Amino acid sequence: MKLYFNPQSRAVTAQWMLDECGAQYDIVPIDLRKREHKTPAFLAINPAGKLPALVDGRARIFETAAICLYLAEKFPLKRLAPAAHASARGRYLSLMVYSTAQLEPAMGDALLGVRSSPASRGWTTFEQAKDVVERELGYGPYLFGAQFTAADIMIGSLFIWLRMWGRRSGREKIDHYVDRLLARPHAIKLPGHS
Ligand SMILES: N[C@@H](CCC(=O)N[C@@H](CS)C(=O)NCC(=O)O)C(=O)O
Repeated sequence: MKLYFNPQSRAVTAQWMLDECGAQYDIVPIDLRKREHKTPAFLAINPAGKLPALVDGRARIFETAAICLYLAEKFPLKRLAPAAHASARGRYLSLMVYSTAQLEPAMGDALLGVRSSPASRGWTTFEQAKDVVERELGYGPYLFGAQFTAADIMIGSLFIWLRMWGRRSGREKIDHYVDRLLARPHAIKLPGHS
């Protein structure tokens, strides 16, 4: 497999997932300043011209959530997703999509100070999204109890990014969850931590 990568991009989330899978992969460095992600060769892999992108033989996968879903299925023995027919599967798929369709844009709005109508734009406020994450975490330690899944990678990586921007969630339960995630050997590394 090949991961098209820049350390200053969401590709670090895909890399976390690959490492949790114990996957063998090559990194293809992409220089965003040189706009290597807009070349015809890269657009043939990700037509949106964004990182990350993964190539696995003839398969090309773009969008971080899709990459995580793909890898969880490719490495079933790592148990990074509830089994296909398990009752938890529906909640897992919902949280995977929620992370990218609601939590991420809500967090982006909060960081950028964007104001628009949560009812019509398709995602809630960041505070409401934090309520959802807290509720879904339950007693933890992960979103699916003792089972660490790709949903923890997708949701957790957003709160890790928040810390990189020098902010905390403002919710004790989420902050402790992020501490647990950061303690995993393959988690995204905060600057200054090895
Ligand atoms: N929803 C997409 C977002 C991808 C994205 O916006 N990637 C950024 C880097 S974090 C990028 O490639 N930006 C460069 C550009 O759009 O020109 C995903 O999760 O894959």
